Amino acid sequence: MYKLLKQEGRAKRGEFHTVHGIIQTPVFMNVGTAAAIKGAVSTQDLQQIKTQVQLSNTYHLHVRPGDELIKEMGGLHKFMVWDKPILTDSGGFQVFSLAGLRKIKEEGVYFNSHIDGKKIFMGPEESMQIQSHLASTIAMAFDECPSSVAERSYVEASVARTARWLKRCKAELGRLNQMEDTINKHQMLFGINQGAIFDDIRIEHAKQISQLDLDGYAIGGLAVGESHEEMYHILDVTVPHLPLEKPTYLMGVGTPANILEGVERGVDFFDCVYPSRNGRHGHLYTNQGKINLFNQKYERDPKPIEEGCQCPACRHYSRAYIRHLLKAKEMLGMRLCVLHNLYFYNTMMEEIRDALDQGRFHAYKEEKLYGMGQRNM
Ligand code: PRF
Ligand code: ZN
Repeated sequence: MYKLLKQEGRAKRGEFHTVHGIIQTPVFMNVGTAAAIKGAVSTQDLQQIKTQVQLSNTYHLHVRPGDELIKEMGGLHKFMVWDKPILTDSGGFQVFSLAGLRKIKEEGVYFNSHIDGKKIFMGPEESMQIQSHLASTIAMAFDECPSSVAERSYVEASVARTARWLKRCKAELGRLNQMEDTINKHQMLFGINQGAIFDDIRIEHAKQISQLDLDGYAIGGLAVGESHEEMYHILDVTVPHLPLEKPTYLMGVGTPANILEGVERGVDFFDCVYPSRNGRHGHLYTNQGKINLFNQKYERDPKPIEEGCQCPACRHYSRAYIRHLLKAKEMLGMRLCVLHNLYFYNTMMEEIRDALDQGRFHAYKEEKLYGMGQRNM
């Protein structure tokens, strides 16, 4: 259940109630694809870096270790020792971005596993069954994410099929939630809007899925090669056609600037690999822009990554030490950098919520962008 607490322009400040607790929005979800955040970050660490929701992937967990195994272990929450909300992506997008040969049919997608090449079939029913085994808080609908350069006729046919798939997802999850041995009988479902960069296809699809009374609505198919301006334009025209009284989720986005622009356009949920991926490469987010710890100028720098930052890295260690760890390929180096970056993202979301509460989000956004110097964020 979503409670809209406040609005500033189109920006929303909300609360999303789940069986695993309340999510304060806008929120950033840390990406733990295979039930772990890359960079040796444990679920205990997540408490220290203000994580509200974890994201995991249906496709990866189905391939390894297998959703049956996770169900046997009591579901994903028990398996990874995390009792707060978990959102699982449906597999649709990962199949398209990872699997080799694949064939899309009305019934679903035939593809080869990226681990062992084994033939796999996944359709809306299979995706819901796997997510039900995982027992995540929120399941995502099975969709196709067409390429940003796909032709209009292809996108039209693809979105029509994604719309038919959504109805099948809803029916299947309804069935699964009533089964005796289902771990989370209150599993929620978010639909996904698609349509590449065609305004009218996006709007038509948004109106269509809004009638299904789902628990939330995602905007997929963005940040896949189009320009930032095109992405913001699609949000401008699409979000107003999604229900105001439900959360909206911009999938796989993005930079701190993308998130600020997304919030301004009415987005509640975000997820992105940038903070963890950049952290593993020594690229760190600060309020003065991104810094690269491999840069020689940090060799003898006794300061923390960011002065005043309360993250587990900055509270104890210097740039010089963390730079040394990264250069020596010590795992601790990566870990500290990932913790700092996730803390930076989650702290920014907290600042966004505070600013919305106080009706000064727009001013906050301008200040933050100015400070970070926009260009390299
Ligand atoms: N669909 C799904 N997951 C996603 C996307 C999508 O379009 C994207 C696109 N940015 C990221 N993750 N199911
Ligand atoms: Zn820090």
